[in-house]
Amino acid sequence: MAKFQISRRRFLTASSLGLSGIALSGCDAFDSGLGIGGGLRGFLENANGLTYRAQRLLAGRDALAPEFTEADIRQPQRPNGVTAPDDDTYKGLLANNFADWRLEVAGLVEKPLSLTREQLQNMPSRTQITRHDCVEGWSCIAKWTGTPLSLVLDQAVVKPQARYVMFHCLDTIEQSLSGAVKYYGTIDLIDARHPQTILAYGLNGKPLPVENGAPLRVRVERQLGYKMPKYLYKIELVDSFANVGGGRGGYWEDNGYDWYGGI
Ligand SMILES: Nc1nc2c(c(=O)[nH]1)N[C@H]1C(S)=C(S)[C@@H](COP(=O)(O)O)O[C@H]1N2
Ligand SMILES: [Mo]
Repeated sequence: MAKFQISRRRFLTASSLGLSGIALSGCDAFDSGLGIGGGLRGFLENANGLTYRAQRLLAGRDALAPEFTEADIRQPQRPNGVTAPDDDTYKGLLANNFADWRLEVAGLVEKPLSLTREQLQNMPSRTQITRHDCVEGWSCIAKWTGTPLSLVLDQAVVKPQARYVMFHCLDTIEQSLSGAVKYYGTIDLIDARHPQTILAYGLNGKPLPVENGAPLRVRVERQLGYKMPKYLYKIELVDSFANVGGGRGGYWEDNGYDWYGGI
């Protein structure tokens, strides 16, 4: 059933190696040589040391992530993490080309939503060429198209008590200690309303492929790759994430990574 088995030992290794894992990365294509990318390693090494508050002070709340040109797209977006969910629900939706898939918007909202792909794609879209930085030390520049998350939040009318957007995913990861866990993640409302935060359904001018998160995945361009859940089916507005999963706000956060993966 499981897409892949990941052992506790691997997690511990990943966390204890921390970001020095960059040097061991098997990535054959690393886009950080492009202009502003030169400082990636320094960025990543600092990221875990910087507090969320300091990051906000340094970078400003609304700073945009760098955007690139078509000529900078040198390779397909490298698929990572789960790339083919083995969950029956997912496989059923895929078999029907996601005609029965819906994006639920729930929790602390005045108007819960259930949106089809067509409804999302009929909303205003944003296309951006950005660099995806994975904590493992590889980067890819790609063109993403999607619906700004802020527009979806406006349509649902977020209640004042809401503090975070929680993303629920369709893929399950097997862990040797905690069993089967669904991928999930959270961002705050500042990042949720950032102009480059989109619910992406297009990649490099084509429909988002399964390996990169079809039918819908999050792009949060000022954070690391693990903050961008794929295989999205539900957005929940919450005032706390303490009682979900391991209580740290996301699948990878529960396994040791920082909640704020700023770059
Ligand atoms: N649902 C889900 N989302 C996920 C993951 C995953 O395993 N499952 N992996 C994360 C990690 S670590 C990265 S680097 C990116 C990879 O996105 P890509 O496959 O489009 O490169 O997705 C993130 N979102
Ligand atoms: Mo990642």
